[in-house]
Amino acid sequence: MKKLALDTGWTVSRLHAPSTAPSLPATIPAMVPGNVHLDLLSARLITDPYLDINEISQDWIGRSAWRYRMAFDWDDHEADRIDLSCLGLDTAARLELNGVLLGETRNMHRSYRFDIREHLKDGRNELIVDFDSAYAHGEAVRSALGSAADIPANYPGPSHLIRKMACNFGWDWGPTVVTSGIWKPIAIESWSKARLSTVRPEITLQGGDGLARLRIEIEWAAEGVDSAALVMSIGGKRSEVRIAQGETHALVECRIDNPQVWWPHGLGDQPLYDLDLHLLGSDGATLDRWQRRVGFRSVRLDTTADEIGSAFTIVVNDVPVFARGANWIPEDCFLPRVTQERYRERIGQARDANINILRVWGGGIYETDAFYEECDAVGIMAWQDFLFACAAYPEDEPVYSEVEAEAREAITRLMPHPSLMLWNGNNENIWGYFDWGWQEVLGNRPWGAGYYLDLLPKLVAEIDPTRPYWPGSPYSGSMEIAPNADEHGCKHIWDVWNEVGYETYRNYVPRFCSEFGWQAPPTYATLTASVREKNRAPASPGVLHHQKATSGNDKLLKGLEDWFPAPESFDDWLFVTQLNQARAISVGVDHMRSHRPTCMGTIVWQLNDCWPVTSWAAVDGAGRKKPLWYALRNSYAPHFLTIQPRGNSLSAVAVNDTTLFWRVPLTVERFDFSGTLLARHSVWRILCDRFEATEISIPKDVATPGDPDREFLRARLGDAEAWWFFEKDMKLQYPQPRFELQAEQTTDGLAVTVTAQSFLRDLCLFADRISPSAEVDDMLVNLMPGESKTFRIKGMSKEAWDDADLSSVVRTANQVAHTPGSVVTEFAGHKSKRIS
Ligand code: BMA
Repeated sequence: MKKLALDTGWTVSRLHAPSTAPSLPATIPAMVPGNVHLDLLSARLITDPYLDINEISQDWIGRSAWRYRMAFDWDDHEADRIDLSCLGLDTAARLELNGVLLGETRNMHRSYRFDIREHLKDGRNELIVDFDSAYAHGEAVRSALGSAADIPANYPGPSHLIRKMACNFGWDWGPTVVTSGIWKPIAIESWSKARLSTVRPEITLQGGDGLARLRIEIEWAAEGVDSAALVMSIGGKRSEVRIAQGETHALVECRIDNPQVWWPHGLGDQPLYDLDLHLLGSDGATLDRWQRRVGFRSVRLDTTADEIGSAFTIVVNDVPVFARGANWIPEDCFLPRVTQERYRERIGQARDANINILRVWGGGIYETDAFYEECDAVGIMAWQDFLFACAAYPEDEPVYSEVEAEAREAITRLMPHPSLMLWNGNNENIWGYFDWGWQEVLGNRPWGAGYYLDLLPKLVAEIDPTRPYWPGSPYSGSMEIAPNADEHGCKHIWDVWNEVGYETYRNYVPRFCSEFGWQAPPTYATLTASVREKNRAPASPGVLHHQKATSGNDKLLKGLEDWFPAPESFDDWLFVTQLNQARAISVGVDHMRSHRPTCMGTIVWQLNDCWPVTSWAAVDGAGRKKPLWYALRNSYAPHFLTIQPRGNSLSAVAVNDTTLFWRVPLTVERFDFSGTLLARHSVWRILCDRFEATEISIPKDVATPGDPDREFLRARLGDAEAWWFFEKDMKLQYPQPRFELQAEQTTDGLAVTVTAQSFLRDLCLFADRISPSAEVDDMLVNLMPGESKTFRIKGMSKEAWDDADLSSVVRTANQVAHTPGSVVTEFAGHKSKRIS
């Protein structure tokens, strides 16, 4: 197999455009893989759509039709077959080689292969790929479908009618940037005799053995060619099968004694084995080759009925694993920009936050191999949705066959990855059918159930029987039971953010919570770099444009009610809403983890962002960590302690996600804000077995405050710590914050030691406000008077720190709990000396 990448020499030109579109040069240099937006950006023909409100003047791009064109020289006609291989075309494309139509495509989530041998010329050849506007394509599908298209959808645009990344048409965290282009590599592949057309590896554990079984499909170039052989090697084992001429299916397997087993991080290593498959001709020459890094592990989804309802537990290598997760959305609206390095950084941030599973959400893409390779490497489990989100989907042609084809390809492509644990049918569509008034609108028309309950489970069982399938998120396991039932399946909790305060997370004990989230703005550095208006305010045009959720800002404020007074300055708004986001999610996660094993997973909405925006993300659109990231790291710690209300009392709950039992002393102490110890309960040792939650009820005399406005509990269990405050911040009589700062240059930044002279709650240093690339190692720290904490800030110089105005850099909850004028922050060790 010889490959010629067609990745240079491309141009793009506009074929049709709305009358309001600006004029453009006849041709523009194009990047392949890439898309039109990126080409227009590099040619400086548009401004950055992520900046200010630029997005709104660029709608014409998605409403235009585009032509990609390139020429290449060819004189090699030796191969039996010469194919044009397109790994991704976004979306409605028409391909021509030297004026001959090769084919038309309509699915961004599929790859395509065209036999071009007969159409190649000696010398110069011209390849043209025309893209219709996705909107126009949507209209064409709409009229082909007739009334089948007239079905509910939560977002504007035709994303439920065409097979293109749904969030491209805008989402409640994403801009409307409707892309076109050759988004994955395109190449000419020359081959003779035979090639491996699909390889489906089933890599499993059977007792002590590792079994690597490959189901292979072979494509033959012509009749009457040689027989061939398949040679597979893995872990020092080799296996060979002969295939007769013309045979298209083969099975080859290797058994590995006692293989090293792949584990989610925290439980074990992630050993990967090189799997190498050669297709040999009768002369022994390699005709084709397939290589992947694979891992041995088993997975099942335990949904056994029990006294509560039915379980929803991911079981890896026969160990029920609590899923400490976050949802994953496309890392950029412009997918070709997401490099392996970016995946590595983001997935690394997930792992560093003690996250062990990412759910790839159904409004995005079947993630790339680069994404899965990073998950494989660091022990993050992945759950992949099929691409259906927040809408009813037609089941008629031309949609049905596209869904089947893309699903077959995605299941096959992602099979080699040990990190992939679960396939899921859709995002919120069964919920929509039950609870969003769809049934009245739909009448008898199909809405997607045929995919989720019939087609997709059949395809997973046929193509990849090693992995579990679940029809929806949320879904209860039965169409007779509401999809969001606490007792069954996986649940989404959204009323908490949308309607009621975050303490109401405690009203739910789901078996598994695959979505719940709370918003906050991005970091200061990210927001100010993307919104450049003079008087930034929550509702100033630019800031508001970077908030896509319905009544999002109102909900941010409503969520503060009783906890914090409405912020008066933009800086306070940023801090207090970010703090509240971190608090909200901690309340949710801590509560649900404390209910292990009834609840066996929490997947927070959402880890990442695709652009700079106020959203539910823990890491913002520029990759900076919001306070929520630090809160998640605490709440997802493998050794975890939390204080939870139980009946009319309080309990300390120890949660042990490690492989060893945890036997350590427990102390629970009640203090007042001056640091005076008022009551103590200590237990010589608490025993919390591996993968268990242990509850220790806190005696009444310790759990009951004398003055709830001035007292709190602090509990310690070995290396874990938990705090409990009896009132919301506004009622708490926090002392005026006082502390001393000491900053020392280190090899990679600065060490800042904060010594508390008063009680300090949720101490944060916002390093990005001084140096946009600086990052602090911890946040949301509580300090008792006299205690110190050293923060390490990477990428910060002593000069920058010394020169800075620290008023919005060093923050505590004390500062924002009461009306702004009533708090004075005093500190020593810095030239500004005092923050009001
Ligand atoms: C759920 C998700 C997303 C959405 C999020 C926040 O509905 O599945 O569709 O972005 O909530 O509203």
